Amino acid sequence: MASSAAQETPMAAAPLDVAVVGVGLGGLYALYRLRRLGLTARGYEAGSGIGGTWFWNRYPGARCDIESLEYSYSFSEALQNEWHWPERYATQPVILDYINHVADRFDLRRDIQLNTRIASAHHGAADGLWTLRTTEGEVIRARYCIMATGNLSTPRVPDFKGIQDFRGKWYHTGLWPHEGVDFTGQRVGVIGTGSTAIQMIPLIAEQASHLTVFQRTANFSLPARNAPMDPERERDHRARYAERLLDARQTAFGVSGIPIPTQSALAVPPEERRRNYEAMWERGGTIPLLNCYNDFLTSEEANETAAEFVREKIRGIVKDPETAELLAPKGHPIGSKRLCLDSGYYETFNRDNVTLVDVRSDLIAEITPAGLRLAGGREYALDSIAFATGFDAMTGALREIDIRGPDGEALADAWAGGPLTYLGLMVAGFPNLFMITGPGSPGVKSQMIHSIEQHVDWIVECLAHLRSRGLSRIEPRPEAQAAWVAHVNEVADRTLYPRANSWYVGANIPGKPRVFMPYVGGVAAYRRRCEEVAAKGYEGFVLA
Ligand code: N01
Repeated sequence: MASSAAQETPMAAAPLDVAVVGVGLGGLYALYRLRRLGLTARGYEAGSGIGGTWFWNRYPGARCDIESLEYSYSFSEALQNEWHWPERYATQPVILDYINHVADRFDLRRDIQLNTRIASAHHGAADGLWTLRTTEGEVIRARYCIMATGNLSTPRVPDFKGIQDFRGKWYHTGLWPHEGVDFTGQRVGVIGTGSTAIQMIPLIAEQASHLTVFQRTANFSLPARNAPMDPERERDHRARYAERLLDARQTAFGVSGIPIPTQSALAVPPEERRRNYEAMWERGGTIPLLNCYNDFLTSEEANETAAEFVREKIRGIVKDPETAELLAPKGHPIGSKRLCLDSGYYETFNRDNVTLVDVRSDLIAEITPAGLRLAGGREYALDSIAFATGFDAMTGALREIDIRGPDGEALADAWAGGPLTYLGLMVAGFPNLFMITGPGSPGVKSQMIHSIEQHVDWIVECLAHLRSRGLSRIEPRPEAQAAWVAHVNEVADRTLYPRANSWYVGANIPGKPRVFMPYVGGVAAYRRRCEEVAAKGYEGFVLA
């Protein structure tokens, strides 16, 4: 009897030291570091594979807009030296291969559980543990929880009337079918003209019989000038790897090889400025142009010099003047929304099978069984629709999980007026819960892997500190959090960023509080602050 009772109520597994939620680039690196610290850790991943963003976003043309030599883990020089990036900008499949290679090379898979979506995480006041429940009912207990849930991981399809009755097929770019989509011979509609759409549109245009692009806001895009990896460049990067890493740490965006600008765009004669912009346009990439002068993101006048340069380029490329004018962005400063990077985007609008439709002056009223209808009555017959309509950014993935602190308070309620964090790493009232590249951190305004590594290193060193002192609890003081939130806002308010209706302020989600979420003081200042806090015995945190 005793033995059968024991079988019916199996012993609960010993709590983990750390539960890691999400195994993209952030979660994977956290697992690597935690194991080396000797902590028990397990990663829970909703997908059937690891990779996060690079697992889900399989739309045509998906590739990184940061150069591949920079967009790599830096924690292992051996890894860096043995991995060859075939192109200047890596495609999604290559980045996904890289992430899988890292998991195998460092034997991380045994700590990863796939197909596991965390539905809730509750902190127990009595035992001081986090209890996580999966959508399948599995219960996981852990002393610490690291939310590596990503910033652009909650895809959003606008609530268009009629979508369920559409007779064709529709897709969101962030949930693209693994087997790909063949648009050959189809009338395709793309809704949205952000970074994703701008990468995808040239490729869909090559397949579709007709492509209609529905644009609400024109975005600034610069040419990528993608090319096969230059062996000389790769050799040089490897030879000066440590130096480059240090260089990246001194910058705003965590990308090396870009001199920190010291001059105002307005301090140089217009011809010289133009020569500079031309050189950056020819060089390709977004960061060189944004770093030409030091006041693009603080002075409207300086910003306008670059904005108008790009508008002129668009007018020069796009043959139909009306289409060119629609594509020339107005109403937000260049760089205040994520600057896009393209390969032949503007040129695509010179094709006979591509039409641009302005859905700002005439909004999308509904999806019909046969296509799409605008409020003014115009109708478009479509076989397929690709929604490149973005994500519930930065807070979406965290708010989707029912996260509750020891007194039962829900994170969603604590953040009802917008996210509140200390250093973008923790939230007052939610002990032992860390975030990677969360709101209030420079994550999304930097080379993501740079910030991921910095955040994870800080968290792991913090856990080592707690362990060495026999402590097991850390939580921000509300006043430290309030001061950090004020600082994040104050820094943003000195810039032009808040002027744009971007996902940085949640403008793409109806009803989302308009709060500027990322820290735009740069990765160097942020790293200094994090190091200072740690050096002062985790100033602003309560340790117990
Ligand atoms: O999403 P977005 P994304 N009716 O939110 C439009 C990263 N990324 O997936 O601007 C009509 O930028 C919306 O219009 P508007 C990068 O950080 C990186 O393109 O709201 N249109 C907009 O045009 C990027 O910033 C890479 O007026 C509607 C578009 O949909 C982030 O992901 C590659 C609409 C959404 O644009 C998100 O980019 C790709 C409606 N009801 C992406 N609702 C890299 O290379 C929305 N839109 C690393």
